[in-house]
Amino acid sequence: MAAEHAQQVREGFTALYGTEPDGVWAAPGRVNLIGEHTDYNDGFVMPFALPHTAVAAVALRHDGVLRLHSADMPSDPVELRIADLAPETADGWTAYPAGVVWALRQAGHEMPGADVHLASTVPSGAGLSSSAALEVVVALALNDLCGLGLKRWQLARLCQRAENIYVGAPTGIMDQTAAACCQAGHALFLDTRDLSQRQIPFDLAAQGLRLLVVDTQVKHAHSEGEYGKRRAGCEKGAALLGVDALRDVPCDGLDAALDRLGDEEEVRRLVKHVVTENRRVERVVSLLESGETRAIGPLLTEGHASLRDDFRISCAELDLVVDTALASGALGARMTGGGFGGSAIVLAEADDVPALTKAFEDAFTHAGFTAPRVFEAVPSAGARRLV
Ligand code: GAF
Repeated sequence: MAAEHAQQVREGFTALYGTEPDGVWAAPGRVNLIGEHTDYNDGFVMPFALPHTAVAAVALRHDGVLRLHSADMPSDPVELRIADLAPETADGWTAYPAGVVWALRQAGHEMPGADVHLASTVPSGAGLSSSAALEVVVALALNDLCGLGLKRWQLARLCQRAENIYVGAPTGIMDQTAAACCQAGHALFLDTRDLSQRQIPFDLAAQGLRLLVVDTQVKHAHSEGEYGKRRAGCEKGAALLGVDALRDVPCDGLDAALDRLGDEEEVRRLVKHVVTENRRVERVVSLLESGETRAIGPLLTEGHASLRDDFRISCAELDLVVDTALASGALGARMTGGGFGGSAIVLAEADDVPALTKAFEDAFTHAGFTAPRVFEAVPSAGARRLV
């Protein structure tokens, strides 16, 4: 599948630009198992990579020109002068790869020019990190072709800068690190304060389990205001509590912290979510490490309740997935990603998958919602060179 996709993108490059690419690279979308809206609070996250990838065929050029084309958005290549790249000037999908070139250059790396042809199987607007996949695949290709020698975590940081400053979306570091650093068969336990990481074995099939992604088809966008408002509220909470970040509020100090916040009701709810969510990540890690995978289900569900009731970023479609999953025998379910639409994940016994899939379809039809897209998420490889 990956080889076939790589070949198609390579052929697409040649048909478009009339030359062979110097190579072909892939970077995946991700599911976040647990640890939501903790990354910009210096907290813990636990994503794993999807088999869905953004694939880029790239050739260097030496005239300071960047040409970008996507097989998913048929049009002529967009041509940009690298010296003219400036934050928040690019439109649409080209902002992600252009932002990466801008960030690399800003960090002092010579960018001679490149032709890029991309194609992605990561659903966009589904909360599965399609934009980070685009950023990381281009960063990895340029790192290799320009011999920059940057480490994966450094590429992730540069991609985050591209997204924060060039694109203008105030996201954390999780998605870029997931795309750059995940490994097949594992979830990535990441401390977003110092970027230390541990690969946690996460082989669901071996235990007769499945993790379903239910894409509600409700589109979300991070540059829109609600994500930024939550982030600002968390930063206000940290400031009021006199800590660098909410990561520094221990779970057993939560009640005292909430008391100190007095009548700052909105901030209190945000703080409660972040502090309890960090604790949930630690508990999920320890359960997985002791082989008790089924026991993580209730923690996923608790995480959803916290995002719905305290952080307030769920929506009717995501809640319907979770309620339907639990009523149909799933072990646990929660929304994943930034929220306000996108996807939910459902942990279930393998034998229950057909009944669950039907239950989601029926529930969505009954509610008058657009049919969801349901697929199994197998923990897959992070970014890599394919050809
Ligand atoms: C989005 C952001 F890009 C991440 O940085 C993270 O904050 C996530 O929402 C919520 O956990 O995917």
